[in-house]
Amino acid sequence: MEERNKTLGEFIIEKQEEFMYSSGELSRLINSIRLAAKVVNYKVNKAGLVDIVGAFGEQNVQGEDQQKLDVYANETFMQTLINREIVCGIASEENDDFITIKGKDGLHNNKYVVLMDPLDGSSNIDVNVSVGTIFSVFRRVTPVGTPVTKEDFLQPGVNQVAAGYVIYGTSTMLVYTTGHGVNGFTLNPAIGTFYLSHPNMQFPKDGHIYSINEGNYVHFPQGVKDYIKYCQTEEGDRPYTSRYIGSLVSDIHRNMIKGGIYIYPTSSKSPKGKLRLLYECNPMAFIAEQAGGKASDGFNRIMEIQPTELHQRVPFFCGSENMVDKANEFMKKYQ
Ligand code: P6P
Repeated sequence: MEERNKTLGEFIIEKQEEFMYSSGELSRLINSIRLAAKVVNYKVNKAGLVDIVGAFGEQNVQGEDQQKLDVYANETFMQTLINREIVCGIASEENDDFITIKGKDGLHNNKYVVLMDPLDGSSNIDVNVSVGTIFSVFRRVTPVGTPVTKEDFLQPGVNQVAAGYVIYGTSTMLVYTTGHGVNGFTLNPAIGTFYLSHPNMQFPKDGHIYSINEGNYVHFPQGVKDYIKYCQTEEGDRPYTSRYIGSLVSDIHRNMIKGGIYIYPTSSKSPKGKLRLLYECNPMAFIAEQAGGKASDGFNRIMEIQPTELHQRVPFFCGSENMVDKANEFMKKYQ
């Protein structure tokens, strides 16, 4: 079958055959993400009608309870994962602590934990800007059969067995990796099927787009200020173009296709940065590296950071390899 006509379902089965050793749980996990993505996509696309059907948190004209979309997305992804008897624990941006999940047999025999940001950038919904779901998957490290512990979630990003994102944009895409490259699937909403539209996605080694909230310029470390000035200097293939949507998934997705770098550094306002290591930076770093890009905290590889808490923040430099290397060069001058 021609690559681009392949559905996500066919792709998962084909790849499953490549990994004969695995028991199909990872495939079932990706399938559950697929289903939840379609359900959330429907709701996100309806969000624009909320003024007509009633503000969130109130009854709408049909008497339905309107939930905040973050909460709705969180519950949808959680429920879909729980129903499929695959995960033994879930951590979410929406929950203070992780959730322990038993199988229907009341035991803790499932092998995977999922960490997710169910609806990143949701403040953009009211202005009709793309938002996304980000997910990261690990095998548990504590004994199967016992309740998960924080140790199962506080693993370095290099241990991820899968990661990806859904971008609810002009079209809805599911982009993910299981450690064998990155593939992008576009939803045909008319029939609710994801088709392989972007096989083997590659981050261009160089790019001409830099994505950073320059409104915080005065608060940035000197290395970031110097890098921004470097991007703006007329020399060789510069100046670069500044593109910042304010939605992590959208900025990274565009930069992966066109080449570019996304930076959310520390600042006096966010001394540890803003983005969360476990369910924003690690999964996006896994995707970036699998596509030939790079992700650092300005000094070290994101995926080698040993996490210490579920919601910890880190500075984030992610994108085209040569651009991340150059930005890190400026940062190291002031280390
Ligand atoms: P700022 C959205 O809130 C988010 O977590 C990312 O999706 C986005 O890149 C960043 O924060 C935007 O933050 O401070 O520039 O508005």
